[in-house]
Amino acid sequence: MKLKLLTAVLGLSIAGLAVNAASAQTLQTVKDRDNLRCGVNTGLPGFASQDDQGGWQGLDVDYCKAVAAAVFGDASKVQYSPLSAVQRFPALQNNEIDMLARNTTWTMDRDTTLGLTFAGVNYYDGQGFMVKSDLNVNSALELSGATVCVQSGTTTELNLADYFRTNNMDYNPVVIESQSDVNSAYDSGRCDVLTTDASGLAASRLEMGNADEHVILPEIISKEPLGPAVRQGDTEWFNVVKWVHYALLNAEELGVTQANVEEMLESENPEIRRLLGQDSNFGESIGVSQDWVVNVIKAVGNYGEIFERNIGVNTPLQIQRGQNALWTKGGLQYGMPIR
Ligand SMILES: N[C@@H](CCC(=O)N[C@@H](CS)C(=O)NCC(=O)O)C(=O)O
Repeated sequence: MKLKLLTAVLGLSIAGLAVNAASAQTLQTVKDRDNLRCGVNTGLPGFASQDDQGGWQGLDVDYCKAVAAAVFGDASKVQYSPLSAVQRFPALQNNEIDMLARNTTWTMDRDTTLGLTFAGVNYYDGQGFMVKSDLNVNSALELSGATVCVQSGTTTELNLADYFRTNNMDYNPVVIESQSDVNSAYDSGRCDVLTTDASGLAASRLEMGNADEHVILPEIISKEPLGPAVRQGDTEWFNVVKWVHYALLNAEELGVTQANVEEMLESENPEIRRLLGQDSNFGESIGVSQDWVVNVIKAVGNYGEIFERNIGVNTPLQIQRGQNALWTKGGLQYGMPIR
């Protein structure tokens, strides 16, 4: 009996090792293929969208570029896969992409059962509501009986149910798979309310026929920590994506920018020297070159620069740093030390 149990346990752990060995190849696979496959949004201005020439841009897109810059020294070696909310997790699970950078909320279920591992939070968000101004609604608590447009396969759909239940309000959900269909359903009057992450509302509002005819209500009903994710069981690759994120934050903390990174190579500050691989080689510990951070910052700038360029107050989205400010400025963004 005991022997049987031992064999069963051993068998299981050997099977487990085999699975890990099979999936723990991403960095080598990416290097051999000579490009990074990055799953992004189908089109969310500020986070991932295509310009007229078909080039991708946005905060999430810059995370794909940053990882490519760290691995290859070349941010252009990315193949983008636009994915709907429903498509994104199977794409990662089935090895169609190497990483997912698609306004995806880090939840326990996704981080455990779904087989993903989140490498960090590149945008602290929360869910909100948008309504037509002529409805004369000032608070989400006035929405009882409303028809609400929401996208399937999202945390949005689940939080919506929680919020109305908690506040003893009724609603009629209109659940649609594609966000552009959600937006047009709302814009054409099929729904009274549109709900999604606050960042997504700001983007959707700009896409409406007349942005001034819509108001975003003050309530934020959930925590939506958005961040890049990789497959579970590949610590080596997880470390690459995670430390690229922390390098972007450390660069901002230390004032290393796209414009001054070359000059900063001469800096006497030991933290800057470590970050830029001047006296020590932290790149080696994650399987990339010694100057990985120099390549990353040259390609996309530091976290603050990525934020301001894509979604900041001088962009159409006009988003304040808020919770996404550095911890030294009252926000939540905190780069783990490189040492
Ligand atoms: N953060 C939420 C929502 C993410 C999400 O898919 N949001 C929608 C609304 S902004 C979106 O990006 N849709 C674009 C698409 O499906 O292509 C989640 O991870 O479930």
